[in-house]
Amino acid sequence: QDKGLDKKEVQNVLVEDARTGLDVETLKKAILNNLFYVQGKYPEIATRNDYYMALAYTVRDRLLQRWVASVKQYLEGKHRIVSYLSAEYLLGPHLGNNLVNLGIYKEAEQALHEMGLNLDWLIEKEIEPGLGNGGLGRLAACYMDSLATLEVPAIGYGIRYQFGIFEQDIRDGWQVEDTDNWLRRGNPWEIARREISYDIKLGGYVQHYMDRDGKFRTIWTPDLIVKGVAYDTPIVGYKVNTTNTLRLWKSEAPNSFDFQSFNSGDYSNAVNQKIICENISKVLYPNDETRSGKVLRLQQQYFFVSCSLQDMIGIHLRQGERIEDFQTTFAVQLNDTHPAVAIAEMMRLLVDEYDLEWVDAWRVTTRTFAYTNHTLLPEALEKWDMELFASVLPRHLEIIQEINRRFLDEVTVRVYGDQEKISSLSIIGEGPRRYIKMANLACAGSFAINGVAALHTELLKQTVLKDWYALSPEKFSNKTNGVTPRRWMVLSNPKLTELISSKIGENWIKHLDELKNLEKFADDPEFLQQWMDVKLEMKTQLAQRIVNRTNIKVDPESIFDIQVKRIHEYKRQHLNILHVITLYNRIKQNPEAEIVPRTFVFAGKAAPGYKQAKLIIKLINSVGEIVNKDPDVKGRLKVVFYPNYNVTNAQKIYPAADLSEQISTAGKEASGTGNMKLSLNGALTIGTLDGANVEIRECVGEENFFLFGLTAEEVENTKSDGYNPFHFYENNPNLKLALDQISNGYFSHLDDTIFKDLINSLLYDDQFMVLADYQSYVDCQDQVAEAFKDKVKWARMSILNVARMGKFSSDRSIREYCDEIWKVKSVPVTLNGTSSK
Ligand code: 73E
Repeated sequence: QDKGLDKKEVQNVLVEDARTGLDVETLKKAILNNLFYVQGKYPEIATRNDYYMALAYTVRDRLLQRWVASVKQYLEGKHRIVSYLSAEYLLGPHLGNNLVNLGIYKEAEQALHEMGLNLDWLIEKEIEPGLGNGGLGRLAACYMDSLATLEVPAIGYGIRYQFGIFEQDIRDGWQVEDTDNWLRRGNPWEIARREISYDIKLGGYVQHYMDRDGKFRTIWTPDLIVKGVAYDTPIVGYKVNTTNTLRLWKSEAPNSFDFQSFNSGDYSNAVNQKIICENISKVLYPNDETRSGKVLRLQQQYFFVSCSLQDMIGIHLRQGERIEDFQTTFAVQLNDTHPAVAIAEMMRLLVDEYDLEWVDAWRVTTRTFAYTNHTLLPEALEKWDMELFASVLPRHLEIIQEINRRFLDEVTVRVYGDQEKISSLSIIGEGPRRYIKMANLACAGSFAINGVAALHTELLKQTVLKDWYALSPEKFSNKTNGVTPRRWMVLSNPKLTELISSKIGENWIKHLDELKNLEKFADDPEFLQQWMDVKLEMKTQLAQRIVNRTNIKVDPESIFDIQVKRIHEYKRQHLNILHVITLYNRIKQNPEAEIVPRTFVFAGKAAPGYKQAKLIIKLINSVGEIVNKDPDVKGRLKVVFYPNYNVTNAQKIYPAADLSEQISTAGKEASGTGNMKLSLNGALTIGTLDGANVEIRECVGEENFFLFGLTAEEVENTKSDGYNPFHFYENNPNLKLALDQISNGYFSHLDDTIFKDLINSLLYDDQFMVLADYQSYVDCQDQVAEAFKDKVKWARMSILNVARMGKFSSDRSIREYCDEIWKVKSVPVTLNGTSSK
């Protein structure tokens, strides 16, 4: 660190207007400046990407100014900092969002306009960082936005994957995957901090000895050392100066990696070692809600967790604090169990590297970590084979065994030796092969444990974490998920945003509860008309995108019935398609039947190795092919599979939705967050009593929610009574017809083999109760169609629905985490003497 700089001079740079001003003239100058000095171009030869870069750097300068001020302010005082550990951040494109949060969207638009350019055109140029699979990664991104907006000091830690979630294409109805080379045009939103790096050990063996002072010492001799380099992305809050850091780690070979191999002349081994190091942050695992159990995945988890903890310890100690007080500087949130190895790593750092006694280290650790569970699906609960774990993290295995030994000693007394409880609480699972249960490690090492929706938290307490709840009920709480209205309304739906603000002002953007002030306009004919106009305009725009992307022409006046999310059996996209087939058959049986026109939009990725999910995509496209071109349908039904669902596409889809499909088997979707975004954008929900649907329905009112299906309790009871899906097939002619058509090849050019696995699993297993819920779903869909016929009444429901969605802002979620778990307060950041724009 350079100490020689004149502090006054640095201050002056910060306040220099010509560099960081927010007015149109200054922005124009800055854009041209960056075009010249960053891109090395002048207007006549600049490409669209050059202009995108010039604008991005212009925005970045303004972010940096606030970022420096924030860091400075955090370091000057003594504030507890939130550290969010997540293997995934599904950020979405930065440019538009940063313009919104800086409060200069209009100004930038004007500046570009005066230069003969169009802002939307540049915004569309950005390749989004898809460093997450779905809801869990997107939640982390919404939380980063809310933390900054609420002016809470926070650092998000994660992995800078070189390849994010794969790009999906559809060929002949099947999903094909392509790599996501998101960095190919460079990334103006990150700053490589080459000076911030840590060495991370992997593999090898452990030795113990007693030193001269009679103290037990441990040496871990790894067989590989990788270096983690920090890449920082500033995250600015909405109309505040607070700009937090998202610090993502890139793996590299250490500077001296090749020393031994080169000396021994083994060049190719040296090169291999370098490749192995770089591989660790190479690619995001594309499995949403499924375990992978692969060595590389464990290496990724440990890699980013160790870098992050070493970084935090460094920050803490540089504040002049004692290591024993670490928890006063940081509250560390574990986003699911993916970073749970942090508990063992913290113990290792404290005991092996900082010489703390075990009990003192454990006290620090258990006051530092809090754990969020995101799923009850057994196949998603992380378990590591013990031998595999030992081969990557030999020292951590010892530590986990010691944690477990002490923990079980304590527990045995409390459960009066109940062996079943002891083995359920044990961090180590027994069986043909022993394994490590990451959820148990997370529970043992955390002071707080939370679920992500009310129902989910209750189910957690009753099922997977039952024995933990009995042991420490005070650790448990619910923190219902939320979404940021900045990206998911202001940025993605500017027309609706403007309409709402014209009635109730702009305060709702930061205080989403204020949407309730809209209720009094729900019967105002002019407002109703404006509401319908905006929705129709958004539907027309989406229709244009659909025809461009898929060649399918859809009617903007039809019901836009939308299911967009990862493809998974528990989310039941196949239940939706059974409804499509049922409507189609009604038409075939009576071409004059009254059918309210509908456009079914599906989008979502299937994990590349998940056969049934990929088959569901093929089925949707196959049904679409027949339905879309059958003349009897007369265009009343259209089925669209919109490829490559990601944040960019979601932003275009949500505003156009009339109906939001939230149809998971009750008890399986922990929360859902797409349900919130669609509803906030004026869609009504058809859904089961699952996840956050329960709370959404409570808020918007049962009269504005289309409810169907078994409850979580009924699902469990039906299963324990011996569920027989075949019975539903035999006794429901419409269901039978639809399933028979699929298996006979009606939708697949008479190929009766393609969908065999899917049909067999429905008829003879049906884990997710598709057949049991079919009739209830179809009946409910008939009510939807009936309701949609009265467009004004539908619009009124839509308005009331939006007016009552205030609870689902991620600001509310983050406030709850801050007050009840992290015990952190906001620290307003001042810039030129003011605390916001
Ligand atoms: O219900 C969603 C929830 O809204 C849940 O399925 C999802 O997390 C969202 C945010 O809380 C989720 N993703 C994963 N587990 N739960 C997961 C598991 C393994 C790998 C990647 C993601």
